Amino acid sequence: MIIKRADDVPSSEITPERDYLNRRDFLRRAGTGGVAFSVAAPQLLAACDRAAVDEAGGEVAGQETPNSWEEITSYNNFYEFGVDKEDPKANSAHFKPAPWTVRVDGLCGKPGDYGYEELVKPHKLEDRVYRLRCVEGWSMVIPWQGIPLGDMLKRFEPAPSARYVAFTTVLRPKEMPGQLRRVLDWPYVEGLRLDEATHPLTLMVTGLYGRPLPNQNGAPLRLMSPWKYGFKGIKSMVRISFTERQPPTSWNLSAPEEYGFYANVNPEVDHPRWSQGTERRIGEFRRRRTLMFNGYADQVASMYSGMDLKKWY
Ligand SMILES: Nc1nc2c(c(=O)[nH]1)N[C@H]1C(S)=C(S)[C@@H](COP(=O)(O)O)O[C@H]1N2
Ligand SMILES: [Mo]
Repeated sequence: MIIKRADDVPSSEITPERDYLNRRDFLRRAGTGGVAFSVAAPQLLAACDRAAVDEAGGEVAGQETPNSWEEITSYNNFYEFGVDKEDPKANSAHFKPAPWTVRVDGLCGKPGDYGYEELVKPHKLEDRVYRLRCVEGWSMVIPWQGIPLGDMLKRFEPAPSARYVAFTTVLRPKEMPGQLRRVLDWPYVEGLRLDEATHPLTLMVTGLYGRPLPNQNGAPLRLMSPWKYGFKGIKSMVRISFTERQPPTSWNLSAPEEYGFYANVNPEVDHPRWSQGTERRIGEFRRRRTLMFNGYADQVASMYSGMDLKKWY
């Protein structure tokens, strides 16, 4: 196929994540928009697309072959270091992930400034292979290492009134050249409902492939809730706040009609400008079918029972 893959289309300052043109979008346009590639092109492309779509592998979530270290650390989204996939690796060499302090505040019994060692040492690191599914339509299988976030949060004694947890990325324009551009309103912020944050699948990530987290992947601490789109996985975290109200989140602030607070992987809820029904695994060409809750429906669906998932996207 001669179609340029969506994730190979170069982005630039004026094409942040939301302006990403994915292949399906391209195909749909080729099929319906009367774009004159050639008379045969629309049918050919449609057939090609069908053939390229496969199940999510028939693989059990968590038991897929991981992507390589090279793939995981050289194809990244981390706008603080630039908006192109190769920018975070190229521009993060001078970032200092140590020493590191996280401020814990809000509705909890043990607020304070916690050093990295203090946060991590009391816990046993766990290895978990989770697929990261980016809202842009690509995915990777990553052997994360980290701590179940709930185990860490328990130590701060969340108050009964705490219903959400808000997270903030470090603001360091001198070390993060992307923060000199107003692509997003810095610092990057994210949040989870308390039950999501303390769900046993949610990890505070400290490493991958059993090694410390590289800067481009969010050193020294980043979030990972595997049933949500990648953008919920806030990197280089410096603040954890327990709140009563739903906290603001960066992508929702930037484009509220495109990115909701929940951001659960749901193939039935299209992004306003492209389908979310399939994904391309980095390193492959075919598209696989995206699974409900990224394959974790059995474990997480009950947290959303009674919610209209089209409304609460
Ligand atoms: N602070 C911060 N966190 C971030 C982002 C970002 O730009 N800044 N990008 C998000 C997006 S869109 C994705 S898909 C994942 C990518 O994680 P990875 O580069 O480790 O694969 O990080 C998320 N966390
Ligand atoms: Mo993403």
